[in-house]
Amino acid sequence: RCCGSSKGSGEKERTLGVIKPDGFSGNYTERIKEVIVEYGFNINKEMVIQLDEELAAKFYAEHSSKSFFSSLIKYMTSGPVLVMILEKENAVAHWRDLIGPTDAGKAKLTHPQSIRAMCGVDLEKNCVHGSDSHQSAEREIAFFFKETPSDEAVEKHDEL
Ligand code: IDP
Repeated sequence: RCCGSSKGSGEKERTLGVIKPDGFSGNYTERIKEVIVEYGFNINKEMVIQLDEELAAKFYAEHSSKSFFSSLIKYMTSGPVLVMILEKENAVAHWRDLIGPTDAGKAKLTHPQSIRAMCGVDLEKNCVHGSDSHQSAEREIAFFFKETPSDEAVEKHDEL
């Protein structure tokens, strides 16, 4: 590894986990949180939020040209979601493993232990979200949560 830093064993990573409207309204939240804790994640911050079309479209901007986009936005705005910052070593990859493949219908066959197999329905209504890389995780966390240290830095700067 580069630079002799302390990277490696014990170093925490963050990812964004979202319990989507079907999971939240289907009362899967407690079960999913049990799994999260069981697998050693720390839930750093959490927030229940009702997305409007604008926020949902921004969050899924990379899919804006896809045929399923409008349906996806309708789904994501159909009820409240629970957004969480999940932290552990290798959090991004571990959370993606735990939620399973995008298509919840297929997940039931190929990854029966996954969260999407447990509470998802199909390729769209798949119950949970997980960031797909370290970079998207940090971007998505910043999208939903104000990061206190930089806020403080800005306020301090303003006071001077
Ligand atoms: P991911 O959530 O597993 O990373 P992405 O390809 O980033 O999958 O897609 C984002 C979300 O869009 C999926 O979780 C799912 O809800 C929805 N989605 C993806 N592909 C399709 C599709 O082909 N039809 C309908 N919905 C889809």
